[in-house]
Amino acid sequence: MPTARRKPDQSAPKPSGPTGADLDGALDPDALRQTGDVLTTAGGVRLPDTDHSLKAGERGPTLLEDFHLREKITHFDHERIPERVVHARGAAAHGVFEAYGNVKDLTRAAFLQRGAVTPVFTRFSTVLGSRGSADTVRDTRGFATKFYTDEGTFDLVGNNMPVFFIQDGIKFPDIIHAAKPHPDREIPQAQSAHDTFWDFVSLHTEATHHVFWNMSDRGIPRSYRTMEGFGVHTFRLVNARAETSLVKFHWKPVAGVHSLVWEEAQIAAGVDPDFHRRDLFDGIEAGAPLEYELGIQVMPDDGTDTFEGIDLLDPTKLVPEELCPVQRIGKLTLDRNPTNFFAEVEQVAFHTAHLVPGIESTNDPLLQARNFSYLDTQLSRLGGPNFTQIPINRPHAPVNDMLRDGMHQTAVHTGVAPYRPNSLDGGLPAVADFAEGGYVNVPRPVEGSVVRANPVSFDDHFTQAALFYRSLTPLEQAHVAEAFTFELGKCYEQSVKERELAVLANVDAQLCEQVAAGLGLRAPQGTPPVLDDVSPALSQIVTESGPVAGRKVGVIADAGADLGGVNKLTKALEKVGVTAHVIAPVGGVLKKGRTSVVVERTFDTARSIEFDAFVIADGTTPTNNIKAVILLQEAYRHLKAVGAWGGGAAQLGLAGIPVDGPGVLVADSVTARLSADLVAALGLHRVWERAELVMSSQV
Ligand code: HDD
Repeated sequence: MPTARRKPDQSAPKPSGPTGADLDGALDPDALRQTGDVLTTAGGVRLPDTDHSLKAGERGPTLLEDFHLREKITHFDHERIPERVVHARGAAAHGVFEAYGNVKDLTRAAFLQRGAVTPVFTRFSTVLGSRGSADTVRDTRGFATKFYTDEGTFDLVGNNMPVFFIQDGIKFPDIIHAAKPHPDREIPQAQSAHDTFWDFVSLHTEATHHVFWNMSDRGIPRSYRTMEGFGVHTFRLVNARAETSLVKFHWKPVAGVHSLVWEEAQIAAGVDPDFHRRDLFDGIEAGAPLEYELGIQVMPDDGTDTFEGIDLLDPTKLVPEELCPVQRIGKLTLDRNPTNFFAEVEQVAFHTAHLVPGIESTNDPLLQARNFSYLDTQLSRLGGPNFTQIPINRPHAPVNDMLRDGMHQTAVHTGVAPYRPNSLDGGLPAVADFAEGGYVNVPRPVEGSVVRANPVSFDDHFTQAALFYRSLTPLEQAHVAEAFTFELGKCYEQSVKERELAVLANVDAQLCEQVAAGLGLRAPQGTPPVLDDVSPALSQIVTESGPVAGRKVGVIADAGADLGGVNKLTKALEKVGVTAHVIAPVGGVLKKGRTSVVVERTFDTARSIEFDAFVIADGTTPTNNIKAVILLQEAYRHLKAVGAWGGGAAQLGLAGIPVDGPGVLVADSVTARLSADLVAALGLHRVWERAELVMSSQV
């Protein structure tokens, strides 16, 4: 059992912090929210006017004496803080994490024990784009969760992909410099489809596996709600007997894993750059929280740091779920939107080394570098070392550190002896040993020569890329081929394209040939790995209908529509958490007799990408409007369910959609059957059996 110094005094440590400030009201929540009725200066002085500067006469010069003008403009001049160097674009929500209580034997972390309910804040992000960039670009997504546990803050700073581009954190600036816009003209924004990215990854083949994930449908998620999350690295769990095991963390979305199709993602980037942020916010407001189960793959900590031949310290490798199943250990529910984006989403600071007793790092060289980088980056991003005092970053556990002063210090510390040992503050604060909940690292022997080198096992860059690719369904594989062809097609340098084709040849010959054909180049010969098995868990195409909460259906109606049917369908969908939005030629309210429906979108403001399915109401004639026709055709091409009742069916036909085609739902009126079929189709996400038809037609 590890030990730590005994505390000299058995009395509980006093929570430190701004006790003095409590007294003067600075921490009064109303004061923090600034909810008063009367406008004041930052100093609290009431203001008579904020529209006119103080001048010497109505037409005269402005006076330096105008402290309000100077304060207002100065503050504005400094409103922006540096955006995150990566993951600048993001959105977040509050929620809770409830432990299933089934890991007592594996970890002593209190928030994972039975009955524990922990407040959390999760921020999702893209990696490459600036703060104002589009959500739906092809990229990895960040999935970072802050657990405000009773034992201190635990941050799980993961991505929606289980592997990373590099094996050692020292290369992080290289991959990011290569992937960010070109330094001369600062384009392209939020894209990997450019020469420097492909130059780097084709030269640096350990990136191959992650590149394959990015080129797959995982690079363009449908929503944050439908993304998996991964802690990527192997972590070490420690139980109350100081026994350890190695784990990989997974987030499994209750709503299933679903993606956009590439054309949708591209349209959304222009039509609604906030697509994912909006979906997150709207879903929560509509009462459909985001839900994920936390899972772990548990592997023995036998000193080898390997499992079934897979090096667990290599972050470019995953452990197939078929080899080591994911055990579900708790549930994350995100159900509350932030009230102030800057205060919460922008200022939240994650750190991989925010660990709690029962969870430790491993020697993964990527994680080791991250454990330095995340603390360091906040110093310039949030302006100093006191960023954990910002409300969103405040631990919910009592804080009693001996860190003092510094920029933006808001604590009003008491006592005279912020050092140990001391006698002047009664010897406090004390330290806690293992049994008292102290973060005591499990002793581990470390030895080796000082080298800049990787183990040989890190040299296999292609086997798992091939495993991933060959585990996908043919349709998903076709998407990967299209993505590589698109991205390399955007490169100007012939040598870069040829070098990446050489990489592909070492993963899968057929894929390489397809991409080469698209680029008009010759496919090189390679030595692709021979695999015994694939991992079906890596494919995301579902064959059974899943949950539909948070999905959106566009109901197309106009002045002639069967409004009773519209209302009936809307109600049926609401029951399962799906929102129906009426789309009509113009805004306002549609009325027929005593029935009315509110128009939420018009043919001018709606675009197919906003919706998961469309239904045309009986009596409606959308084919009179080219935008409505485009809406329907796009939806059909993007494999979405389309339907109609009554005369709406003929309109589908006029829009070029085969009424008897797969995923085309028609009925005489709004019946329980029509709603149920629609919900079932939504639960499958796409009408997969239409794919071949659509690919071979011009619809
Ligand atoms: Fe990182 C942000 C995820 C490797 C350095 N990273 C950041 C965020 C996520 C990740 C989700 C955004 C957190 C937020 O929402 O505020 N990063 C990862 C994953 C990695 C990874 C899953 C590999 C497994 N990162 C990585 C390395 C380094 C960094 C190797 C540096 C050595 N990451 C940073 C950073 C950021 C960051 C520069 C930018 C803003 C921030 O930390 O707070 O420190």
